[in-house]
Amino acid sequence: MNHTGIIRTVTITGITAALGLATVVPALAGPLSTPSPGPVTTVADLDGDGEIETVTAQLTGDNDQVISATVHGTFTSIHVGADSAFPLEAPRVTDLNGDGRAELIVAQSIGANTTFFSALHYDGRNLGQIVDDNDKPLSIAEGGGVAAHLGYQCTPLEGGGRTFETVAAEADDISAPADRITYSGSRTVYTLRDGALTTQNTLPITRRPVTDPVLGTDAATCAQTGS
Ligand SMILES: [Ca+2]
Ligand SMILES: [Ca+2]
Repeated sequence: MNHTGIIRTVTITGITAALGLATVVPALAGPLSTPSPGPVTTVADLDGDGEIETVTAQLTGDNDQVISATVHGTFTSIHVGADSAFPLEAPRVTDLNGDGRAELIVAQSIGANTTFFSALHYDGRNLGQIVDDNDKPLSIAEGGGVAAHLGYQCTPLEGGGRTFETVAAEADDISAPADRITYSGSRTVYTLRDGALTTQNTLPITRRPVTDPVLGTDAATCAQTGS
């Protein structure tokens, strides 16, 4: 359930492995601040059968990573963008439509205030990128600092399942006192099926305080349960 804990554990294991390697091969030892190039892993139930799979992310070059998993003995992998200026993070394990099968949210670009993610699904045989209404790979923005409010959330549907929602809003007046800054933009409500999103609704956001539920972006609401 606590994926953050798993990721931390894996990261520490990776660093320990790197240190072990450094003692054997001193020539490869770099400063401790050098990001570990080793793989990071998490667990997810990709096919929704109740058994978890190990998901591995590995930097393979400048701004490129490969995400891989083995489901019922069959290996699948996909290359997606990465930000090789930062230590690689394991994918976030989510269930964006609440069907019990995991979707993976993968950081591909990390800025000062905003991180951009791609999203992957498992179609029963392969990992593939989740696409939007226009058949373009989905890019999710999170963060924005004070100037913008960017993120995503999932909302349970009556009768089962979830909607996936993204929020993109800008501060109306960034010079206003911090507790009085309002945001305008939109909240887009999607359903996800077979790796493709369909826009169900686009809610305008007009001069709302960040505490307004229409600006709600609690990524934890998209977590896969039971994995
Ligand atoms: Ca499984
Ligand atoms: Ca799912």
